[in-house]
Amino acid sequence: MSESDIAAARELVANVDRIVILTGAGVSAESGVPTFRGEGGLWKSYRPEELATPQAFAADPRLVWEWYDMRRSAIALCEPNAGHEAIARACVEHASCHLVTQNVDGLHHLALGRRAPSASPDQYPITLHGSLYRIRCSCCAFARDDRDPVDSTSVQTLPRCPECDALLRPGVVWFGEALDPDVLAHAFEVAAAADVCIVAGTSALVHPAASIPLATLDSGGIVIEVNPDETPLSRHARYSLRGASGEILPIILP
Ligand code: BJW
Ligand code: ZN
Repeated sequence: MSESDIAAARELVANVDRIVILTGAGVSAESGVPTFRGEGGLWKSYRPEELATPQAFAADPRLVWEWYDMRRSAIALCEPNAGHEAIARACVEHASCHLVTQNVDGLHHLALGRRAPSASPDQYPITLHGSLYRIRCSCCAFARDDRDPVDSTSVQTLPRCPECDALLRPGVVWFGEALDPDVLAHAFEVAAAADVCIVAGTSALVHPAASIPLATLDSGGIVIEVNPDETPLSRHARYSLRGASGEILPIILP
């Protein structure tokens, strides 16, 4: 980790007006949440096409719910780390700082809600891939926040829609599913308006999320990456800060 790059990135961020932060699973790694790819990643033991697609849910909803129930209960015990806290502070204290997250673990919301219980909706993260703690109908528009354990013993014990009796499913975005168009448009809008986009803890492999920092670049802004490893975005970054987000974000964020 280059101390001079961190100091230069901090100086840069301190002197701009509009900041967007794009986060991925790596930001929660120091909270004990497994990432998706890489060492110890969730996809090491499960193939994504087996579990995170609408086809997988149609083929074996019990197996998919078992995996999500396991993750929901494990992640419910995790606490925000210094990276989440630094982001929450920046978003609360600077109206022109926005967070866009791919994370479904709710830890950004937790950090922000604790710091600013009456935060405005504009201060909350733009959440691209949904939430582990929201469930919705696989057929109709019914959805609700839900943290209860799901009994995945058999298909008969899975939760059903109170309105149409179809199976309820996790309220996340699976491969091949469209992201909410309003949420995505908002993310691209704040990225295009930003002077700096800080990209932290994402492998930048999954689109359209990975294209969001390019909107900042296209409008003349700068990208700073925070990640122990190189990613496809690294070549676009003015600074690639190689280290843990829980250590670097508290230093560079205003
Ligand atoms: C640390 C650290 C520390 C570790 N500090 N860092 C363009 C090109 C190619 C393909 C496509 C394309 N556009 C669309 C596609 C298809 C597909 C896609 O992107 N495929 C690629 C994989 C090839 N995209 C989609 O299908 C999307 N939908 C779509 O495009 O719809 C189009 C459509 C339009 C109209 C109608 C119908 C369709 C949907 C994508 C949904 C992604 N969903 C998931 C699962 C969510 C639910 C769940 O959790 O189960 O979202 S996949 C998974 O990946 C999850 C994550 O949000 C996402 C990104 O992962 P992330 O966050 O980057 O994590 P990792 O693990 O990959 O990386 C962690 C990083 O942290 C690493 O780099 C580490 O080094 C680092 N790290 N410790 C800082 N301490
Ligand atoms: Zn329904």
